Amino acid sequence: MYENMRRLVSMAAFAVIALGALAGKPVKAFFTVTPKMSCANCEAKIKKNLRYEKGIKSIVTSLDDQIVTITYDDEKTNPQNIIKGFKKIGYTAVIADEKAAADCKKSKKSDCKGKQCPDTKKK
Ligand SMILES: [Cu+2]
Repeated sequence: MYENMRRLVSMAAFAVIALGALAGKPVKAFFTVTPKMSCANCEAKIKKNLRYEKGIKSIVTSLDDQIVTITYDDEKTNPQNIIKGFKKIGYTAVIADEKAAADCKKSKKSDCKGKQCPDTKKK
């Protein structure tokens, strides 16, 4: 009886590990982009386009921090691929670490705020 239980538990543990390997684990990466995001349209553009990139699970943009936080499946993509995705829509993205993101939040830099969006400038 006890032996059966133990087998069941180890089988369940194995199933969890196997499932985990199949899906990959969600990983967060932080990016800064050039040109900077200057309005809600910039944010929408990034979210709308990168959402369809393989392995990307969620995208959070912040105008205040100038940080794009992307959660991705590490079995399906990686930060280098995500950077290529940014390139496709005209952004040069650089990986920012979590500390840099936090520092930016603290300093509340807004040198890009109020500036015209590069998209609207062209028109
Ligand atoms: Cu904009």
